[in-house]
Amino acid sequence: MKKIMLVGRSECGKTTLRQALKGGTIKYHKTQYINHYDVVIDTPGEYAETHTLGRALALYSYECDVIALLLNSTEPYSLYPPCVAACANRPVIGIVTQIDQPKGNVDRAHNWLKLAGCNPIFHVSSYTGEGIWEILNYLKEPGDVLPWESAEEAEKPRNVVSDKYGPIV
Ligand SMILES: Nc1nc2c(ncn2[C@@H]2O[C@H](COP(=O)(O)OP(=O)(O)OP(=O)(O)O)[C@@H](O)[C@H]2O)c(=O)[nH]1
Ligand SMILES: [Mg+2]
Repeated sequence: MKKIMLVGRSECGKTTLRQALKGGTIKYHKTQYINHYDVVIDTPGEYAETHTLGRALALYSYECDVIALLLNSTEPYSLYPPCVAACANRPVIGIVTQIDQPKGNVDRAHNWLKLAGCNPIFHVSSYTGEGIWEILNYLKEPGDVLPWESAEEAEKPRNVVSDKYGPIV
């Protein structure tokens, strides 16, 4: 698999996406520092939001094969300046997250990512599983075996046991 680094503001859904890419259970965990999980580098949102901490993202980008800029569909603004993807020395893809949110605007988030220079751009919900198969296939390299054999299996709703507000009963 290509090693992917997830970047985006706090609560855009990086850690949840990391869990959804593997299946199983979704459990809220606030990212405190940069983590390597097999082929996923999960970063804290504060690194993308804070000028000085952003340097850590630049450094860690050397350890991945592809950088993903995430925007959740309900974001009222974009963190990413136009053409920011040109600053990276890795391919930069876009991921619109939380597309299941009723008040989301997927097209608006998509256009912001396009403006930032992301290509391709995926639309995903880590809760319903929609879009997971497409991302996995983008990351797949010859010889890799995915955790699922078909889109139907990969895109089943996840078991969400907690979110930022606590356990879901
Ligand atoms: N409805 C819905 N909620 C989601 C989805 N993905 C994440 N969330 C919720 O959004 C909140 C933040 O998700 P995280 O994955 O922790 O966000 P993050 O980007 O890792 O945040 P930091 O670790 O603070 O940088 C949690 O309450 C999640 O349950 C999704 O696809 N759909
Ligand atoms: Mg996180």
